[in-house]
Amino acid sequence: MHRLENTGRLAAIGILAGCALTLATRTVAAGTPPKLTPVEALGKALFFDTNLSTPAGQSCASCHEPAAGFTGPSSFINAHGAVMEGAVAGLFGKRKPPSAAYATYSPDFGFDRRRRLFVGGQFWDGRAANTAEQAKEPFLNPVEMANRDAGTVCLAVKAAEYAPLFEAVYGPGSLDCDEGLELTYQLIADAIAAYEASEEVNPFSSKYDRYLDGLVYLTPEEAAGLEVFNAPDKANCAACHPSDPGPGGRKPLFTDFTYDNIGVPKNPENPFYAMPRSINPLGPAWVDLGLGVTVELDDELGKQKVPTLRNVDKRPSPAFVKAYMHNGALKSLEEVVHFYNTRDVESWPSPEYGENVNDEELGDLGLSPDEESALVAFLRTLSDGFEVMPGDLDGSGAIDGRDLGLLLGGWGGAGPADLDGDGVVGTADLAILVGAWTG
Ligand code: HEC
Ligand code: HEC
Ligand SMILES: [Ca+2]
Ligand SMILES: [Ca+2]
Repeated sequence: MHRLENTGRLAAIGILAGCALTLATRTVAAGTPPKLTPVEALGKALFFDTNLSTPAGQSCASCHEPAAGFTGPSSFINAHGAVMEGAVAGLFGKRKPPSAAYATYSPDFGFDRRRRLFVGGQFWDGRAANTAEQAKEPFLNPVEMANRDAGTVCLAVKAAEYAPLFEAVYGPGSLDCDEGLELTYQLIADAIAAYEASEEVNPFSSKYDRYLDGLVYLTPEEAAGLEVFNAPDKANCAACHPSDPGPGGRKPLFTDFTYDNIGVPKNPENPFYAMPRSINPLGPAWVDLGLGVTVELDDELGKQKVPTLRNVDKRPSPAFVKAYMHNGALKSLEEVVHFYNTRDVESWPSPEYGENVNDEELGDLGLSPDEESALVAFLRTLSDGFEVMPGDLDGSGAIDGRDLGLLLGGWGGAGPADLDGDGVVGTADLAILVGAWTG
């Protein structure tokens, strides 16, 4: 809302300064949610419907909450076992929910012959080809939404208030839970996948995106973090979590969708260890073998899919704990970064699965404490929903001497300090910044 208030104030300054202001040309429309197409709206209704579990009460969003970056919404669970409870009380799966946002960009699961590695797919172990195939699983998984069969899901959709929307999207008679059940179930999954592919789920609206758009500078610490993140002789994170825009300015996804065993220790609090033998025959001896099970190859055992780093710091409140890695063993970004930096030189617990561990690209990075903090500061720029405040050139939340310094440093050139968007940083931009000064 500060935009509206500022507009009047800035206009006045502009007139005072005798400058022609083309306001709002450089500001990004904030807070206006993108409009969903009918199929996306249907998918959203399905994604948030808590009547599609048995017993009712659990939706996809129960484990993929937007405010938590489309992942687990319970700070308490994240701080401990990190696995969300299923619809049936007391039943748990084996893994931490990854983000359902940006998952749509994962290519269909396959083997890249040139690079000789597996790429793409959904789930930590790549067992679903794509998001539509993925969406069919949770409804029927006994430790998730626990429906007996697809017909049960279909009938619950038929009884939903958005059932007319289903037929509006897919045609009259399409919500057929009898002979047409298989197709209907596919359409349900397709609609969810359409929502997961929507701009609402993948807004690319983080501070880093605005930085790539040339609308904001990073703070010195964030910029240092980005450098460390990219540098092959420093943290080298970008080797697996690419940070550069692709062809045509395509925004980076911070994953190459490949698989690796980075030696994450087991999470001793994972509730799966204590599940009944019908669910976990191995009990406490169970080990997460990841991709190796999907493709039935020893060389791939223990590898998990490289997750996106978008929204890794997105949380509903500052004190909210997030869990990281397939088993949620790590509990903060500081811990994650310290793990990459020191896995092989400090006394970390041994890897959950000790074979095929990557000891070439990580484990002993030699980063200083300042470089570790800078990395964390950079990771915090990846949360969606960043709003550009005109004049706040480094996005620090205040318009102060640092912004003035950035503007003067960019004088005569282009970039984020060109607040009126006339192509050059000059007196008009200075007037805008001074007018919006918050100190
Ligand atoms: C009880 C919690 C729970 C519920 C309910 C749930 N999920 Fe998940 N979701 C998970 C977990 C855990 C994983 C990872 C499982 C694995 O890798 O074996 C996952 C994985 C995913 C992925 C894969 C993301 C990636 O990058 O690989 C997507 C997409 C997803 N879920 C969407 C959905 C949708 C759509 C629904 C509703 C139909 C749903 N989830 C319901 C917990 C849940
Ligand atoms: C060799 C590839 C590789 C490199 C290099 C790498 N990562 Fe990862 N990253 C992965 C894989 C694979 C996972 C998932 C591992 C697992 O769950 O067992 C992961 C997980 C993560 C997660 C957890 C995300 C989540 O949603 O749980 C974060 C955060 C992360 N990496 C940050 C970094 C940072 C920061 C660096 C640089 C210091 C880095 N990564 C370097 C492959 C890599
Ligand atoms: Ca600032
Ligand atoms: Ca200008």
